[in-house]
Amino acid sequence: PFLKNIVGSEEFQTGHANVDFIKDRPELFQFETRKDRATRLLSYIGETVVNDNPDVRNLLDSRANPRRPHLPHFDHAAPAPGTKQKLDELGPEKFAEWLRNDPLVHYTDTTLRDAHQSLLATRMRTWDMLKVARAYAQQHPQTFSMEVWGGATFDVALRFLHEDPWERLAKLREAIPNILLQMLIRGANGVGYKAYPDNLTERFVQQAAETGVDVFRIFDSLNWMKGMEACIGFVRNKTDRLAEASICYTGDIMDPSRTKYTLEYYLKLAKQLEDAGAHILCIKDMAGLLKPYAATELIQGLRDTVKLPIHLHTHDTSSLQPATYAKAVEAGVNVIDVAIGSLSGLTSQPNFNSVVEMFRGTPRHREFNQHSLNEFSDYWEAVREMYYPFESGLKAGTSEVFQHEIPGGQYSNLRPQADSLGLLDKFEEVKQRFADVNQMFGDIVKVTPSSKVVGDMALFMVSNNLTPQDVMDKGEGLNFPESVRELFRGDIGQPEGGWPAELQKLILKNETPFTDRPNEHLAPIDFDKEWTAFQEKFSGAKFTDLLSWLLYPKVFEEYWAFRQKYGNVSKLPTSTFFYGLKSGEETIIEIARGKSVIVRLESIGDINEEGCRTIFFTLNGQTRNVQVRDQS
Ligand code: 3PY
Ligand code: ZN
Repeated sequence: PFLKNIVGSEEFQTGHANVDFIKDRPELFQFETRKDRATRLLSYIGETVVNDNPDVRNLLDSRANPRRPHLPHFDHAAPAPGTKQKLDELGPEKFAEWLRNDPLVHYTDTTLRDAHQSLLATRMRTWDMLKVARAYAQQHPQTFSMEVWGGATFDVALRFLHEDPWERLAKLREAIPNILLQMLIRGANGVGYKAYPDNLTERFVQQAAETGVDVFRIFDSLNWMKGMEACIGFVRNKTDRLAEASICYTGDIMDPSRTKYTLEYYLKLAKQLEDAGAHILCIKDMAGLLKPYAATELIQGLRDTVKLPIHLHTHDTSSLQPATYAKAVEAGVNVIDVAIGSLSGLTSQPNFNSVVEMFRGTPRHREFNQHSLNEFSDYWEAVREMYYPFESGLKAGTSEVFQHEIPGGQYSNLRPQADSLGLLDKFEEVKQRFADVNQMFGDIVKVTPSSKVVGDMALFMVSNNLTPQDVMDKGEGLNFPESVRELFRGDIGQPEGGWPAELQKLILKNETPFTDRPNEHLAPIDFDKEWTAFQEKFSGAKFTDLLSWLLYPKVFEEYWAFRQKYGNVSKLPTSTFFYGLKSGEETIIEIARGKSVIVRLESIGDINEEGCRTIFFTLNGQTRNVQVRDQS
């Protein structure tokens, strides 16, 4: 009606209206119609059929033949109330008290976050999650929490999957109304790799809680209290959800030769986190270094030192970690992190289905429907086949992890990183250098983002053929990687005991490092101003998009351009998203709630003189053609 009034006005009809602004605002003419939506998705499928999805282009295996996953059984009754209702009813303080005293062991299911981050380079798409999210909520309402967000998933969703991470969270919340949803946040580094202004992290936390996060697992990549305090405060003051603060576990408390990260060190840190206002204490064993008998000492010590419930997270890289859970549960841990069978083990979490069975018949056993857990495992096993290009290649547990200490979530990334530098045949050396760099840096906590810097330095040394001694001898003339310079400047915080001075001088040259919070050097975001400017630049964008853009400007801009061109590709089934369709193959796409279209690829035309091919589709039986430039 507004447009009709303008167009019908005398000024407009007599050519006297000033409509110059139209040429500067092309977005005013971007109308999203239903037809548009389907056509854009067809363009994407056509592009993928002809040129492949660039994310998997070099990894395709013509022998791969993924199966069709079977959905686990469930009925349509509302899911039974669970921990979400308990938190709503009790509030965070009382909830934590209840948890601390609950005699049965609790489980966090990491399948939708850390498991695929650690096994499949974080590529799990929302589509596969939503297929079974409601069934899970209904079949396993006694689950403590589901880790579904944060860590690397935010970046990867936007960058490689062209999905809106906020939409993922909102949809999972809707599907899982009864179980706590959990996210991983890197303290002052949010879901990124660097420090952000405090008020950005504050708004991010607030928005995440509003969209669906109940448990914020907060850590600092150097175990630096100052990197966590502000974030704990944001959760406490801006939400009514749970602040779970983490101790990152490194070294070996049972090894008397390792004097830096002792039991006393961890107990002291735990007390500080309790004093800073944590509701739950997490032991974040990101590389899987906490051995069974060390778990007894650590959990007993923590139970005696703090009044908080204790949540244990580990990765099964060595294959020893179910034993660690046995000891931790004996010693009184409250919650343990597990992943559904077929997405468990190795660099992922221990096997949910099997760990439940480990405690059967013991006083702390919590009952789960084992048949259903196995159905979920079957589902994820078939889904996993579609993600084969992202498998890390690790075939068995390795005790090498106790030497190199590479976090589970990094392991599956370090290989392709080495590969892209042509260093895959030197991967053994990369792992050795990773351990050397850790010693050179003063034996630091290694988890995102500090672990990434150790990895960068290791790759730098291997590609330049440098030993640790070479670095010390030739350091003055070396051009260290940017991330290494930033680390030693204090950009992501301070390690226990400070940085080794001699190396710091070689890396920073004449630059002066700082020792206070890096966030204090950053100007706060003026949200009103940014929001206005943002809407002008990205017409139709939501407030959550602004937060994505502030965290990852370039990644967001590429995501946005992709979305304008191809629409919301998260609505495509995974096999279609990664591999397109074969001639004669059909797929069903729900383009809007309750509105599905049937797309069939009829044939692929020959290449024409302009280098393009016509792709012949039918959409609900009607012919549709799409032109695609063949880039081969
Ligand atoms: C992350 O920060 O993404 C991690 O998973 C750290 O373990
Ligand atoms: Zn982890």
